[in-house]
Amino acid sequence: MIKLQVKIILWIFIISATFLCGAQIENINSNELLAFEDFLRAQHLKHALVLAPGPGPGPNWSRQIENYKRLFANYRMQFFTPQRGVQFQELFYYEAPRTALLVAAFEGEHVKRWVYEAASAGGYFNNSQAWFMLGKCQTNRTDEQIIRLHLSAYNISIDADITVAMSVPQTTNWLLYDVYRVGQDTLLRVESKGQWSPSGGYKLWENFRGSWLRRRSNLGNITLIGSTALIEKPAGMDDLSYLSNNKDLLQLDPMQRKTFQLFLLIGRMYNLSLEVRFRETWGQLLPNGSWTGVMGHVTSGEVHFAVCPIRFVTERHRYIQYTPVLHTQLIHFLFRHPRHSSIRNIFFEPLSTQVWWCVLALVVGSAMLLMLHVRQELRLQQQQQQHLAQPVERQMSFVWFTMLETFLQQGPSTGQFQLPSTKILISASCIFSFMLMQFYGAFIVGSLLSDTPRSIVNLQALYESSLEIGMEDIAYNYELFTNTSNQLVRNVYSKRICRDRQHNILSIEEGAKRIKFGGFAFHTAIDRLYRLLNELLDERLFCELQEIMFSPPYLGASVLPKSSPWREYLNHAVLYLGETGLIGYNDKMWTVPRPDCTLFKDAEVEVDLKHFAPALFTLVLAMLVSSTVFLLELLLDWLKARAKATARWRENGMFLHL
Ligand SMILES: *[C@@H]1O[C@H](CO)[C@@H](O)[C@H](O)[C@H]1NC(C)=O
Ligand SMILES: *[C@@H]1O[C@H](CO)[C@@H](O)[C@H](O)[C@H]1NC(C)=O
Ligand SMILES: *[C@@H]1O[C@H](CO)[C@@H](O)[C@H](O)[C@H]1NC(C)=O
Ligand SMILES: *[C@@H]1O[C@H](CO)[C@@H](O)[C@H](O)[C@H]1NC(C)=O
Ligand SMILES: *[C@@H]1O[C@H](CO)[C@@H](O)[C@H](O)[C@H]1NC(C)=O
Ligand SMILES: *[C@@H]1O[C@H](CO)[C@@H](O)[C@H](O)[C@H]1NC(C)=O
Ligand SMILES: *[C@@H]1O[C@H](CO)[C@@H](O)[C@H](O)[C@H]1NC(C)=O
Ligand SMILES: CC(=O)N[C@H]1CO[C@H](CO)[C@@H](O)[C@@H]1O
Repeated sequence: MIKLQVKIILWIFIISATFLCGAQIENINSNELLAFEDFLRAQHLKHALVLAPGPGPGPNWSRQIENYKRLFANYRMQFFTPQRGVQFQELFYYEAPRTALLVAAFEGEHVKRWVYEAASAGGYFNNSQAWFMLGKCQTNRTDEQIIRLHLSAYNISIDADITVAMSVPQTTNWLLYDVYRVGQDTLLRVESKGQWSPSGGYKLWENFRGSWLRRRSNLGNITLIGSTALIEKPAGMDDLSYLSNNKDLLQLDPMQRKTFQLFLLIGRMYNLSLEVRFRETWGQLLPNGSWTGVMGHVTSGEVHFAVCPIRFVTERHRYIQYTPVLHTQLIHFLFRHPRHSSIRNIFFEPLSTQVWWCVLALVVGSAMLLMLHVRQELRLQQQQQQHLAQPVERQMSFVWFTMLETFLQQGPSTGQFQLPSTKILISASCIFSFMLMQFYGAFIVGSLLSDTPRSIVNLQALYESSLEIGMEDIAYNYELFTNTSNQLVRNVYSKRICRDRQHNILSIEEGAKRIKFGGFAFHTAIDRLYRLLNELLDERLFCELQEIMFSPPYLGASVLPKSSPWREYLNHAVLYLGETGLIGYNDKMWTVPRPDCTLFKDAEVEVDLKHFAPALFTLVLAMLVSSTVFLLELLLDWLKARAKATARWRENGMFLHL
């Protein structure tokens, strides 16, 4: 509650190192305050801090407050006199509005002791505060020298917003100076910024109208330290030369090297040099609240930022801040799509189950019809006493085989039947079978030649398919599959992946090998997998690859310590590189070239064993059935013979008895 109040209240403190007589205070203060008001307006600020004179309330303090109230009628004010230094930490809580601070005499010992030192130690000479300091010129020194003399000792950061107004002798005008420091141990930079006069108001030179980032973009070759995680690298190669390598070793994870190229561009953009420190991991939160890996480097302030992308994870936000997106990691399922995905085998493919039943019904129906015809034929033959080469028989098998011959386009011999009705039946069956066979054969050939449409294109289809499903053994995969409200995703994990954990949760290299073997869908970073598969698969197999995406891609960005002065620089640089297309270009440089599968035609038509197996299986089954029946027949014959023998023996025996 207190903090909320603070937010809407204008804090006014008054600082003045020297005690002047009442009339003088009135005179100088009105000009100072007019300038300060112009400053506030130019900076679009609503909150201000004016420091009180001396450690306690001075003479005429309440009168001055009245004056200020009149002057700043638009603002709400509260008055406060610091007793023992300014408690910046309490005044500028997290996300406090940007506040202006007025220092009426910037060279005073009292200000140095109670204000500057506190601000410097706490790092408050940054962009959260806009300082307005008033100073007096000296005849034997330049303004720059005076400013450097008084402010050089303090930690002033690159994004500091300090305006020092130096009085111009014999006038009521001030010259305005911009003060900041590029690096920790570099010279304080003091640049002329504009001027203020009672008549002309607050005037800035042309180049100070834009953003401070543009003006301060030449960092004078200072060295900033970046951190990166190198997880895999070839033996015998030192870290930095591997990181800068952008030509070969493309089969290794390129992510860090890819973004490092962007940081080299950023370095050139701001005229800075990079020093890179290496870690083995991205970083894990330890129970005692510290981090390992790159995150540890950044949170401890050992480095200025990460030069590798770090994934957006909620728990990291409390410790660091992110830049805009540097890298997009696509994480998909990848597998070789089976040529024919249905369970039914290729030989039944052309017709639907219903149609097959109809065909069977037709064959049986016409066979039964033929039986009636055959009866009539036999009667006719008996009447005419004809002796044909292939006489019509009255048995079931004769009818069945005749019908089969007709349907399989062998046809019964021409002179066998004499009745016109039988001939019509046989002809009709022949024509029907001709049409069916033409269609069937053409479909089989056609389906082998053409690329059948893919049916496993979403997670549901993958879940229902006969493919084995696995994933890379990496932290985010577990999180993705278990920490989700999507029931299907959880089913895929619990029922398919975990059905055989050891076999399905693999390293990316093993996963690539199993994908090559086929019948296996693997969930991992797609770019790295393509790199491996590029070497393992030939063009034909590569074009069979199918991706399934069910989660949005992972985004990664560089990270900086909280309230780092380099934040604006990196943000600006990353957005700029994105806008000019350089990030896209860099991404393109680092993606694997893939064969153009639209041009790729199946050169050789082949039916693989998997699809042919049902036919073989049926044949073997038929052979088995046939030989079993054969054995049964032998047995029956033998039994019959034995029965006969027994009967004869019995007869003989009885004969003997008699
Ligand atoms: C500057 O900041 C560092 C920490 O960032 C601190 O140790 C040092 O005392 C500060 N220097 C001054 C003069 O306040
Ligand atoms: C400049 O003049 C001031 C008094 O106005 C004096 O204290 C100071 O020592 C002089 N500095 C130099 C470098 O002469
Ligand atoms: C970068 O900074 C160095 C050191 O200040 C300077 O010599 C060099 O000219 C600068 N380069 C550019 C391109 O401004
Ligand atoms: C910039 O600094 C790096 C190392 O800090 C140095 O190798 C390089 O020569 C410097 N470049 C310029 C232009 O001064
Ligand atoms: C946390 O623990 C790690 C080792 O477990 C240690 O290296 C580190 O210094 C500890 N950090 C703190 C802040 O205690
Ligand atoms: C996912 O994990 C986070 C913390 O790691 C937790 O807050 C959130 O509730 C989890 N979501 C689900 C759907 O389990
Ligand atoms: C300025 O520094 C303070 C204290 O270090 C910090 O809380 C604040 O976020 C910083 N502001 C910016 C804009 O970096
Ligand atoms: C303008 C004004 O009221 N000035 C007063 C400031 O305080 C001194 C005494 O401390 C008075 O003498 C002045 O009149």
